[in-house]
Amino acid sequence: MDRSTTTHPLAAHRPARRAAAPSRGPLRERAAEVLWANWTGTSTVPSRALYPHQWSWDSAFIAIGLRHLSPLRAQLELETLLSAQWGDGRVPHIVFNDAVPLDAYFPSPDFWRSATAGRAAGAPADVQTSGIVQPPVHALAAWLVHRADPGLSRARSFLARLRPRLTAWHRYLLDDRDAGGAGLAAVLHPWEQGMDNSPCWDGPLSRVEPADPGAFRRADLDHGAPEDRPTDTDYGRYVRLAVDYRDRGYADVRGSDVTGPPDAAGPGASRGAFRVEDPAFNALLIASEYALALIDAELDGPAARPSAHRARARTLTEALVARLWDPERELFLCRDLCSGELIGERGVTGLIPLVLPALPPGVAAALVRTARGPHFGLGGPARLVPSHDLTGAAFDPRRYWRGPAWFNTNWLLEKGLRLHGEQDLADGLRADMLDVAGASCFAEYVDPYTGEGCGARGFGWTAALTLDLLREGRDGLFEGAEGEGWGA
Ligand code: 9WN
Repeated sequence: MDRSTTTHPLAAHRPARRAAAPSRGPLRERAAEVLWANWTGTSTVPSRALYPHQWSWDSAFIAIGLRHLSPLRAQLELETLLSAQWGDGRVPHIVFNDAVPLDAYFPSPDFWRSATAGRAAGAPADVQTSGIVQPPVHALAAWLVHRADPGLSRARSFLARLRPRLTAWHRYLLDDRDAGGAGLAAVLHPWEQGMDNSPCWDGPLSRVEPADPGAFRRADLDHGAPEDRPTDTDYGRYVRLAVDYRDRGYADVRGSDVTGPPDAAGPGASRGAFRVEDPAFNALLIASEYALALIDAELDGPAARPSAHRARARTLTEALVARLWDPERELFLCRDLCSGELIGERGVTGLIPLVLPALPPGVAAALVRTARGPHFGLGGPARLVPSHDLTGAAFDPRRYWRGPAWFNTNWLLEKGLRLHGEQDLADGLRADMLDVAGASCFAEYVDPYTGEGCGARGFGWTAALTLDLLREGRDGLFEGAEGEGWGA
């Protein structure tokens, strides 16, 4: 579809392209200031006020940008996160900083009780963490961090030390989280997928009885506008799911426990009520499998056997297409493992597999059409690609993951567009991302039409990915790699 022919009901109302906001100094220096301000000495907080600990997928994206300022700090960022890995291989979604007051963020360490409730799963004794996970962007980040300064990386044995941890992390996801029995990893909580409040979760979440609102106190509303944040009812559901997982010792629904209704585990319990195969989560796992193949080639040398990770990346891509591709909507969808059905909501998660090199060409072309069409408005009415269907009943340009645009998803799409030969679209998106990031003072997320900033400012991955776009220019994720563009 030509840019000029893109139609959308709101196109006529599209406001001026540039969001009004202060601008001081060159973008690179401003982005660097954010990362220095958010650095704690061993890792980076997503936001000083709203998210004052280390988050898993934030750290991976942050390391990807930080490598341009300090390859050493970028290595430390990932090392700190992975040193909190559990014995079963899971990488927790939050690593808590015990210097931060307990009431600064909820759910706090005394909610998760990782060292006791997670003991059987191998939670570390010397650091407090959450017990759920986030998307596995880490091997991809490790590879890109290595590439920023291979000499330093080799001198510090960075990849050699991380490889066993990254391999165990993927093994955990591919075995313990194969709740659907088809080879893909399942998420057990909306916070695991990272797009917490997406309308994709409304159906599965409706089965979960919210926790008693009197039993917990939200800290996010101290910093964020209630109309932008998840509702109290949804928060109660997040809490219920996390409590039930904790109270069963963070034990997973295994591959043998396939599609079916959730177990009854007592009044109000949610055991297994949320089990979803998600396109972005699995696409990032596949991208990280390609990265592990490159890491194998770096560490084992050209004479070594071909890495099993590359073959697995291809097999998983096939499974992703077989399980989650919807040819009618021309989009990947989430699969609810309790009902066995695909979820009909169009979320940006369904576009993220564009980062995969072994997608059938027809699927990649269809994804680009969908990104440019009325549901996502790329190159048309939307300034940045929204988190949810612009035409959907649930769309809200400001509410958390129900419409606003995030920089990490747009960065991934920019890479995917380049990978599949859409250089002009990628260039346009890159230019808009840089404009909006600067004008919004590195906002956590923005109105997809106007670029107006929402949520936290000085947000870690917004600043980091800005640096990456400035430095990497038109490079792909794995430029220089042969064949499909992803390597070894
Ligand atoms: C829960 C830290 C995280 C991001 C998530 C984003 C938000 C937390 C919250 O902030 O989630 O993990 O309290 O809402 O949804 O993607 O990793 O930036």
